[in-house]
Amino acid sequence: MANSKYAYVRNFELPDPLLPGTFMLFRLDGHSFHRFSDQHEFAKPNDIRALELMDHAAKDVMTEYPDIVLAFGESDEFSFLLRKSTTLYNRRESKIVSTLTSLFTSSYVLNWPKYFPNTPLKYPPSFDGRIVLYPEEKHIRDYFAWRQADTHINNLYNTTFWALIQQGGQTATEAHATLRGTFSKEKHEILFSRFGINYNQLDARYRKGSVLFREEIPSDDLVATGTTVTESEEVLEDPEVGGSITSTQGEKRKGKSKKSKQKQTRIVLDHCDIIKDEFWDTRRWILSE
Ligand code: DGT
Ligand code: MG
Ligand code: MG
Ligand code: MG
Ligand code: MG
Repeated sequence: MANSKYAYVRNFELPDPLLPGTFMLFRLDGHSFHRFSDQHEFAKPNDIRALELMDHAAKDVMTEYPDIVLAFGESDEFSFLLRKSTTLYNRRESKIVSTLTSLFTSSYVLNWPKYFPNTPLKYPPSFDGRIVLYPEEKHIRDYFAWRQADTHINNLYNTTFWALIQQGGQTATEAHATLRGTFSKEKHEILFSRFGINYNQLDARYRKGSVLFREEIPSDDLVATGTTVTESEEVLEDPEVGGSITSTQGEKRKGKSKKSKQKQTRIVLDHCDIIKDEFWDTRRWILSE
């Protein structure tokens, strides 16, 4: 073969398998979004358009990859948990990181005009991606608690910081000085007494971040909404819930006769607490599959 004297270079490509039997936690984060949010005039402290666009891209990634069982987003980042037993791309790290990151990025760009109809993209945004392996359920619980606590701490700070500037007339330097060394309680107090803002009544999206998970659709619902069962991994738009319906099949596809046995799930977006036990206790499958 004419090519054979060159083919040895293939041997330099080393395998990069991820340890089996561990949870894969994939996180991506906007590259230099401090600049990107400035250039595209994101509202401060939270731009609902930007956050909804992140949720949209994350949902597209989850729809494409049924092995993602949970996702959590805040600011310019999203975390995705893959089920422990996933064999996605034979657990090759760079294959998984690069395809998921690029799918998220292309969805972000594709859907940008829907969320920012009057703000053309000035330059192509990019995201970094990484996978961290966690051996135990406790680590996964603590990981998501860490991200949601981070959401709360940042949002409380940013909300108070921008209230001091936008409503209190302080400069950024003054606002930082006002907040230096303050505890949560004092920030709540500043918001309430000076600006009449009850922090706990702000949109849960800002306080808790975005949680995306799969939920089984009761068969009654399927009949009621006239949903038709299609072949596995097809995604349907459900006009009732505005969500997408994914039909997954645990086993290998064995032909159309199996269709009726398929579990129908949809992806749900919520802004609920994922630190306390309740979320996990009522959704055992997230960690057990
Ligand atoms: P990196 O991740 O190291 O490449 O650098 P950055 O600049 O992306 O920093 P990061 O990820 O720590 O912080 C996210 C930045 O994105 C932060 O400067 C604030 C900005 N950002 C995210 N969401 C919003 C938003 O809703 N409104 C505004 N105004 N800015 C936002
Ligand atoms: Mg970033
Ligand atoms: Mg950073
Ligand atoms: Mg970030
Ligand atoms: Mg190829």
